Amino acid sequence: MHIHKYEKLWLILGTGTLIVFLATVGVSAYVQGNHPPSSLETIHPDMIDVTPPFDNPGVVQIGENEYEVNMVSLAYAYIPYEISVPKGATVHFNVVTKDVLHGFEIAGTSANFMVVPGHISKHTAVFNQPGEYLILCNEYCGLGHHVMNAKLEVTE
Ligand SMILES: [Cu+2]
Repeated sequence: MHIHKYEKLWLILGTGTLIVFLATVGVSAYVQGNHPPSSLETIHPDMIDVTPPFDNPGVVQIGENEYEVNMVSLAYAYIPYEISVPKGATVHFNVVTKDVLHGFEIAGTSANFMVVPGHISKHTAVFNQPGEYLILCNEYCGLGHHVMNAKLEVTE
C-alpha cells in the first residue's frame, strides 16, 4: 500500500505526540506520584451532619500558622457563612455538599474547585492580603444559585 509522504509524516508526528503525552502522564502518576488534587476522600451526603469534622463546621487551628476550614455547602448556602483566618497562614479547605454539585470560588484568588456529592473537596491556600473575600458558587445548582455565597475575612 502506498502512503503519501506527507500523510506518513503526519502519522509519525501524531503517533509520536501521543507516545510523548502518555509517557508524561505515566511518569507523573507512577514515578512522581501525582494524583488529582481533590475528591480522593469520600463521604455519604446523608452522613455529613454526623461525621466529624463536618458535624461541627468552621475554622480549626491545626498548627502554629496552619488552619483547617471545614465547610458544608447546600442549596443555596455555605455553612458557616462567615470565616476568618490570619494573613499568611496556610489554610486547608475541606468542603462537602449535602445535595447537588456546587462550586467553591474565592473571588480574586486561585482557589476555585468543584464540590461533588459524595466527595470531600480539598484545597490549600495562603492569603497574603488582608481583607474581605467573597466565596461564591460557580456551578449552576438551581434557582437560588445567584445568591449562594459566603465571606472569608483575612485578618492582619
Ligand atoms: Cu450554585
